[in-house]
Amino acid sequence: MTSRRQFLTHAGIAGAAVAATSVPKSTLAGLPEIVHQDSVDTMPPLSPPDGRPYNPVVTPNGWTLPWRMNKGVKEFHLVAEPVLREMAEDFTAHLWGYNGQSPGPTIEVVEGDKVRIFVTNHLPEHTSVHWHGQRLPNGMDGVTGLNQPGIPSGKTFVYEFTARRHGTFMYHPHGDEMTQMAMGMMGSWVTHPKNHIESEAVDRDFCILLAGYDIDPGSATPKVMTMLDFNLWAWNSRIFPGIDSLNVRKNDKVRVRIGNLTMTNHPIHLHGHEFVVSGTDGGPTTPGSRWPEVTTDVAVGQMRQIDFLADEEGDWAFHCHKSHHTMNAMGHDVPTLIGIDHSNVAKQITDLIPDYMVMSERGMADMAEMEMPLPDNTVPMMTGEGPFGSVEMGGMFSMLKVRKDQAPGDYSDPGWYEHPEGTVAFEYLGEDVPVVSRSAGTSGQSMPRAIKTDQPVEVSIIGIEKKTL
Ligand SMILES: [Cu+2]
Repeated sequence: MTSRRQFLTHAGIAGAAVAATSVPKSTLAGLPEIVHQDSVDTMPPLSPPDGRPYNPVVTPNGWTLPWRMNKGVKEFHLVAEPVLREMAEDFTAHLWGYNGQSPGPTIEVVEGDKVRIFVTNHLPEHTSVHWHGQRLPNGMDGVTGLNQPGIPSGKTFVYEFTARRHGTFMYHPHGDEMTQMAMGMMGSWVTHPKNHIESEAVDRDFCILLAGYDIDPGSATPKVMTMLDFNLWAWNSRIFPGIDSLNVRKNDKVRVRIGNLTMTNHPIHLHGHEFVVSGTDGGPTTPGSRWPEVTTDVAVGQMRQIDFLADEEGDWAFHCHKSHHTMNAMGHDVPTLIGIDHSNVAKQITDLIPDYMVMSERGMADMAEMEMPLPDNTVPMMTGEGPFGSVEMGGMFSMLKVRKDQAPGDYSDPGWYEHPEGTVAFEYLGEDVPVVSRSAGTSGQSMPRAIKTDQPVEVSIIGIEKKTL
């Protein structure tokens, strides 16, 4: 997690925008400077050095791409390339991304801005960039073969369009996209409204891109042929406990923009507050179409923008509600052993294999605490040390930290919430709780079961003598 000190150290990125906009006129004809990011820390919002003002977003464990203004056009330079992405402490993946990271940097513009994006391809194969959700000329839509030839390895292509609609967008390749998105090529795009809309203004605005990876424990490169059974569920290509918390001031109006480039839907759930979906992939929702909720499903290829008033102090869980998505890599084909005493079997096995561990006879919570030998370069399936012990989570899990003394504009981690006296669940220490006998399960059923035949069944297996069962 980003400490206050680290946060200040990395605040220098905002300076890069200024530097990029003050390059000598003689170089303006050439390519915009390539800005790289090596850190996985959450970078402070990039205040616009020129152009129309807006309230910039914060990308947890990510950053915003600086631009240069060239005769009224905002020019960006994206470099598609292999990257090393630390997805959590002790686990670095070999991904493909943009400008040093996966996801690529967030791009922020204002409705009506003329935008020029240079895309240099340093991947071993051709690529393209599709500006997901944008209104633009057909030849700028980035579908390889349909709208443009692929950008060959080593070449730079230029995309030009006007950001016509405000809202939340994404960018990703469209051409061998199964491989390139499985490898982490994606980024967020925010177009701010041209005219300030007071009722829609927020104090803090966060951007999260959902990604799924299939990386075997102990290895580093995603398996790109996986269709559905991904084993790592990431926010901005980080997995819990590697995902920074969203740190806000009490009574801040907060917005979170979520884009889904995984292969399944994610019901995103916030504790302690109700939110409204204030925008979708098609733009802002009308006020009359909004209703309060605590979970919103973000389907594949969709964006959702949620707004809420952070008026409850504390450390509130914020996560995908699919319970397998708040876990890190694990074996799924394990039988459920809850209620089964297999201590005898375990003894016999440990005589042979001393490292063998009995798993899950009381549930899986033990998994978070056991000192199981893990291969290098992986993270435990359920982990994360909270103020009361293990949180037993992984994957798409983080926290909303609401504090009354969080300074405006301060995004650093305030540490654990100090609960006021008498406001934490506590153990009952009164008289003994009576033991209730288990249900005998003697209820009826809606239909009689099908009657099984008692006739012998003849089975013949090729190569084996006929047998009667
Ligand atoms: Cu999920």
